[in-house]
Amino acid sequence: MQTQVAIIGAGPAGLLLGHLLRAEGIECVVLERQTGPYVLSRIRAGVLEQVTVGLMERLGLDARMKAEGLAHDGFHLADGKRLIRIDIAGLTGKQVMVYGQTELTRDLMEATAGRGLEVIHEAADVALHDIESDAPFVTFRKDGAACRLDARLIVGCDGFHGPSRKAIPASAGREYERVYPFGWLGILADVPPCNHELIYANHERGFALASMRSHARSRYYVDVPLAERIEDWPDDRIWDELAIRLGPEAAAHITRGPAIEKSIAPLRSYVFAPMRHGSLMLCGDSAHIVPPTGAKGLNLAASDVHYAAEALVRFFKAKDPDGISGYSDKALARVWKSERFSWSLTRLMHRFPEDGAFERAMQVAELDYIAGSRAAQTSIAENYVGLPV
Ligand code: RFL
Ligand code: PHB
Repeated sequence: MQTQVAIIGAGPAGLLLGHLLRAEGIECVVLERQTGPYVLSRIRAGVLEQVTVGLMERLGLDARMKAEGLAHDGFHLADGKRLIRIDIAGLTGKQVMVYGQTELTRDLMEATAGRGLEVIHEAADVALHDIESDAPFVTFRKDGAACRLDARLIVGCDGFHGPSRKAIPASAGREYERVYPFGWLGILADVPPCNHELIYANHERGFALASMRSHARSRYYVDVPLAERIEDWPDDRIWDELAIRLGPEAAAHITRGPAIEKSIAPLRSYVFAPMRHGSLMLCGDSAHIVPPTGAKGLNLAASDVHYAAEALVRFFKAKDPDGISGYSDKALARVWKSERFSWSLTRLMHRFPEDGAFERAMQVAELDYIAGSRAAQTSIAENYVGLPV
């Protein structure tokens, strides 16, 4: 098989990129290790920035998102006692869209056939070859048969554990990493949210987040030590903990219900630089991870894809390679700022095992400062809605 761009991974990054390239008449094939339903079963992001919404609009795939998504004008930080509202619309003139990654991915997946985007699911043993040449190729197995896909460029959209980043020699890049000593235990339930906007809480007992997927479906998280097992968290224990950590105002409106999904996600900050090596470009989680506290992971994947698509269109249509050679610097400039925001919000809103009374006092003082400072709130708001691409 031969194509112009081989895309590894059919998560949001790979599917968005595939659609953007097809819309410009550029040939591409997407290789995905899992089945479509498996990809859709992973419950992840819930908050979309304008960059992500804008790409769906550009593709004309925004109808369901506009009908079912919830545009939010603000969110809250809580310190166990009170809610501090960050008026993102008032402070930035922008909104965020609450629409699940599952739904966004479904919209992208359902449009593949109609738009001639070829996605090969259950592609096993995907391996990248000759990425330092102008004629790279990918080998994989499909239904037991050995296959080969030749391309001019390869884009790795295969998440943190995929083979793309690993194909780059260690000497050609650098890893920056911070692993956090806790994970987020998430619960999804068909109950109305406790508040019409998100609440991020830092309580003496730890972090909690009240989020949602719709007016009838809630998503909540509490942070737990990494060694914790999901079996030790029956639904009632989670609801009890949420009621304490979110504070009395929110607790009064929590509706409990059986979990339809429960999982623990570890938290990590990670960047691999550069994001291009030879004929291989990396987009999304394959190149970087942020802790979910800032709701940035999926949105960073979307901004990478925006830059990558721009570079690829310039390369194939104007025969200009400068976009490709400048891709990594352009993408990383935005990545680092989102890494900083996600890290600082994580630092502010979680209890770290090494923290003593002083660090706790610093968190309380910072939240108090934010509560009384329009400048501090504006800084948080402009990062939360997403920095410009
Ligand atoms: P994905 O979604 O991991 O997709 C990668 C795809 O590559 C496939 N793959 C392979 N394919 C072929 N061969 C192989 N060998 C392969 N290995 C892997 C995988 O099967 C998969 O389909 O990466 P992508 O596209 O870069 O998207 C990134 C986002 O998924 C991620 O950043 C977000 O989910 C992060 N995130 C959030 N982001 C936000 O913007 N807002 C949020 O509110 C938000 N909340 C979250 C989150 C992530 C969470 N978890 C579970 C880590 C909340 C949580 C709890
Ligand atoms: C979610 O709804 O899953 C969600 C929302 C905001 C975050 C992280 C996750 O910061």
